[in-house]
Amino acid sequence: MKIVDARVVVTCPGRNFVTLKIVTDEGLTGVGDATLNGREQAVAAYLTEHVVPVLIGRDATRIEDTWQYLYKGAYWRRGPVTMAAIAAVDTALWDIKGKQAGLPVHQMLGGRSREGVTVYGHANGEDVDGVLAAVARHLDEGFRAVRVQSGIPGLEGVYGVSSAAIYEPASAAVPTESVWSTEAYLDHIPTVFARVREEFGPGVKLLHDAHHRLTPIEAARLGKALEPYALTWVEDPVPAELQEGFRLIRQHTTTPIAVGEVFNTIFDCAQLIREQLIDYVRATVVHAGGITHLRRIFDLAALHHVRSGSHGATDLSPVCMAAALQLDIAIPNFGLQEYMPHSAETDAVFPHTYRYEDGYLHPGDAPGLGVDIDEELAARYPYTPAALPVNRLQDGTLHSW
Ligand code: GCO
Ligand code: MG
Repeated sequence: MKIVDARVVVTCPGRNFVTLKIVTDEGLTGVGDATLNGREQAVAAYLTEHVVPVLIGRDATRIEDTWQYLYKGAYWRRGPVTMAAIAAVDTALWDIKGKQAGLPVHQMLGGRSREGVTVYGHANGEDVDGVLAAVARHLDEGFRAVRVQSGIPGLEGVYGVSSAAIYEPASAAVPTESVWSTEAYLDHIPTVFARVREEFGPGVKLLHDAHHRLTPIEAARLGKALEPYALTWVEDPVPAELQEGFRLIRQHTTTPIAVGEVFNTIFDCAQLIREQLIDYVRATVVHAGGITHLRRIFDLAALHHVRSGSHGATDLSPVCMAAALQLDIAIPNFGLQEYMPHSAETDAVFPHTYRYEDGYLHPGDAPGLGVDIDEELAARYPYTPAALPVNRLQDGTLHSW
């Protein structure tokens, strides 16, 4: 079965998405997500200029060989642009293989290891009362796990908090700027979790994202302060380029640690996993080299008591979510899956079989991934430049956003 066409579609049904659609001479098609928030056109150009020309005429059934060809063949390895492009091809080829076999991809990965994929939603509030209302709303909707983000007194525009129904930080063509104080944050966040636990009791899984803003010793202080509230994880406590930095956090706190949404290969987390410095690895299909490579990361993690917790923000398209769910339902060491529902416009452009019910996502049993792109509808939403914000300390120093 030969690849005869590969189309790169950039569309903005509320936010930008990059999708690769591969077509074979047998008429089977497959889709892969290639969205890199704020850098969409770089991946689109990488695919169009460097990948599509070498795909035409290749055997669509050779997923592993194609992965190796694109990874080793580029000579310049790794990096988010390269790995998102490889991920898109890999995901589309798994989709095609599933359709060829007449099986959902999870059946080819070993079949179901669980009945549904437990997801966590985002409970955000400008203040504690807003947070409590948002948690209550999620529990009413059946969520068993919620990520809690709160405004910080004295700070405006804190990550993860917005009044919009769908949180979308990449809103302006040039980055907006926010101001940050680690001191104000560290003082406030434990008081928020104290109130949430007091109100909702011990049953609900609570999570929090520090979004790479702390140093290891600050993260250790946060982890210790949160221990009475038994969080499921603190996410991205520190910028994760320095893997050994996590040792210091581990020495001080039993609060579990999750990291990995910006990782693009197994080499970004090999030390974290082997030294058991983390509890959840949050890499996902689109940014970590597709189903083929992400499965390698999860297999390594399984050896070291680390579970999955894949990124699932709205800047990953429904194509990525569909692929992530195929892995989530199959792997032995699944932990949690992030889930922020997409807008109705986005769902219409990407019709899919996965569905939410009572705290779980279900991938469905359609052959392949169970997702497609409506190219005609996508064409009605042209690319609109949008950048993620930047963050500065109160004295103006640039800080991690
Ligand atoms: C998360 C993430 C997102 C990122 C976004 C960047 O945990 O969902 O931190 O909110 O900020 O994906 O593009
Ligand atoms: Mg995050």
